[in-house]
Amino acid sequence: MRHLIAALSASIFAAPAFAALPVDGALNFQPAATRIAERAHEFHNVLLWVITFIVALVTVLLIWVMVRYNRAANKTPRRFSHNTTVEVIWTVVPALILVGIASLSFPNLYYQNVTPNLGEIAATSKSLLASGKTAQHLAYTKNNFPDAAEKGFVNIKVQGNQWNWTYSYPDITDDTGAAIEFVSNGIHKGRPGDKEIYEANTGRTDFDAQPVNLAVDYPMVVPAGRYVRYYIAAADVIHSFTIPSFSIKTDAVPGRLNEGWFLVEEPGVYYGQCSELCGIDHAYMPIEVRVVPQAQFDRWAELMKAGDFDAAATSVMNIAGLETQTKFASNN
Ligand SMILES: [Cu+2]
Repeated sequence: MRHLIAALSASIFAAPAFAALPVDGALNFQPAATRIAERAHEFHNVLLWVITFIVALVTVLLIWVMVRYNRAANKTPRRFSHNTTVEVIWTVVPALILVGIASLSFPNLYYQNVTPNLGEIAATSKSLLASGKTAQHLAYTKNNFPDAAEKGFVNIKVQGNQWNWTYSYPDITDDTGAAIEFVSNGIHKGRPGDKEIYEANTGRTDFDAQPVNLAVDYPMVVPAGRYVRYYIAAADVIHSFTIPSFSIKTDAVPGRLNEGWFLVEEPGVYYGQCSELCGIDHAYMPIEVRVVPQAQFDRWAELMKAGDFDAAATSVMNIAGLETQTKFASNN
């Protein structure tokens, strides 16, 4: 019990401020980092009550039948076999419960699966403000982010490989017109020599601080508070790009381009893993997303364009908080 309480409080109070990753003994989901995840969690919490009510009702009915109608308590059972009223109720009520659940789940599915139209979001927000509908505007900006919409998408192509990920940023090109592209390999821990290999390859000394099977050598980097649209495919077999704290999971299929989006406001490190059995090293192709303030992202992009991948990766090892963004920019 003490262990459970410790684990619970660890997950609630001591969760690392800037990292979203599984915690030993924790319950429930990782904290939501996107609106998509918030909505998924809200939906889950509603469903939990529905399920609890149904299980309790069925349990009570079962116990009632066992006590009231066992052979000793009910010596001469009546001989009817149908009751139209009861049958209508137990058909219609579950159907209505399902309709209720669907009315909550479909909007969430749509929100997650359909890449938003940024022009429309910016225009809708402006027209709501212009007509003085502040309450509607507040409700609208809960699910839509007009400031980010003005800036357009950050586009990233994700490719699943046996067994790592390739990230390209088609809009960020160097002098020759080539897009930034790099392979992101999981950091192996636990075998003799892993630390030395890591330090030799990356020139970094943070091996011991890296979480097992989650950290990578060159992470995906995105700016905070921006709409990120990712296109995803695979080179060999099916992989699945999954980040629990974003509530996103998109299959990477050879020969087929899938699409998804997310927007993270809080800078930090967010971890995920491939979620489609893809071969012997399936467990060793983690996903690490570093969400950084725009100024830090721009500097990372400059270093990547210059071809200095190690300096770029090092530049995002410490993530500037949003409040330090201006200071960071002036230091730059
Ligand atoms: Cu995979």
